[in-house]
Amino acid sequence: MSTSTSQFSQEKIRSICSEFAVYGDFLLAVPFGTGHINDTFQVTYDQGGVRLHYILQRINHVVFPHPDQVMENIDRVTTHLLNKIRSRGEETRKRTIRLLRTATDQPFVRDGNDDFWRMYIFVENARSYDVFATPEQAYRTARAFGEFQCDLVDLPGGRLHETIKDFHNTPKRIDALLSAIAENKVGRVAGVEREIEFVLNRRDEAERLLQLHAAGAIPERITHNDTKANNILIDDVSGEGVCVIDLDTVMPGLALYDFGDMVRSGTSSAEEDEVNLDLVEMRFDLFEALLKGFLSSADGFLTEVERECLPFSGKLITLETGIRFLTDHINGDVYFKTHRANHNLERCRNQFKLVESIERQLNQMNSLLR
Ligand code: ADP
Ligand code: GN1
Ligand code: MG
Repeated sequence: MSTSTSQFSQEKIRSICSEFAVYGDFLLAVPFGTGHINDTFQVTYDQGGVRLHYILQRINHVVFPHPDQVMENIDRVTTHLLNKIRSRGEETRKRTIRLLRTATDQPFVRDGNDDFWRMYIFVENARSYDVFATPEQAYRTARAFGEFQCDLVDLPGGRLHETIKDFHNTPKRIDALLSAIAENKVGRVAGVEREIEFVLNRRDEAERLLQLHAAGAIPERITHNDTKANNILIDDVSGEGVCVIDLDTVMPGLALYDFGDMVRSGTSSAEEDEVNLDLVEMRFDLFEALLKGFLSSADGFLTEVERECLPFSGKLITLETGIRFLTDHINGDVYFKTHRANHNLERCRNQFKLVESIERQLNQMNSLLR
């Protein structure tokens, strides 16, 4: 079972923070954001009368079995991004997250409970959105994620660690669902027959991107793999997608996973856990904005087959995410943070409603692309 952010006392957090090279006096830490995985705090320091913020995170080591490898990846990626941004003469303050280091020059602290903690400079005057309000936000986000992929094309130092194996392997996600059903650990299979049938009816399509990859038609790239709407910070003033965050899953992957997850989380008319499914639809205007935004930065490197699969990837990743929520519900809510009973099941039903909405609009999405 995952731990709760609220279980950590101010004293505990103060003591972790004291190991990082931060000047000034620790004032307080408050839980921050709506992420499903890590424990995130906004920490406030007083530095000579000026209040400064940082992000402190405990890495979820149930989800990430090798936090040291996660940190090695993030250190390499953020260093590379910083060099790129500097070489273009752009302002570095907001364009990438930046890790703080400890007195012994480590990018993380490992405490006595084997928990890994890291600290980032807090990006001010920008915020993340769970649901996009405007096509402009969708456009800026997709453009920024495309730029992110572009910037990582020449990352030196060999292949990144796979921080979660087979993360977007949809057939394996279906296998995991079938194992969960067979084990039925907490007796929840009765009650989700319709959702299981929904998945089995779409099983054939789950292999498509992996088959194209195996046939050499879609290359491996360095991808973000968790491009949900709230994993980018949008500037409060310029509206620009300034900073890609949540880099735990940056690893080898397919560009289509990133576009697909943007469609999943960035085109919905409602929150991911909205229970009134009448409110859940794929907004075509937001899809159009995502497509234009992504192509504005990624068209130069996408292959023809990758381009063709952009609309389909949205359907696939939405289905896959629904499968993951369903599996976690059946397993007793051990992976995603939940805040109420049946939360994962509600998220699953929401995602499957979105899949249906995407299916209805897929022809139109493909026409737009052409
Ligand atoms: P999780 O893996 O649990 O989703 P995230 O890394 O996405 O955690 O962080 C959770 C939230 O914290 C983000 O959605 C964002 O609002 C905020 N956040 C994370 N890093 C920063 C940062 N460097 N500056 C400002 N806000 C941040
Ligand atoms: C998790 O960490 P967060 O909240 O940004 C999950 C994603 C899911 C998403 C669904 C490491 O993302 O894969 O798509 O929830 N991250 C991990 O909201 O599993
Ligand atoms: Mg996140």
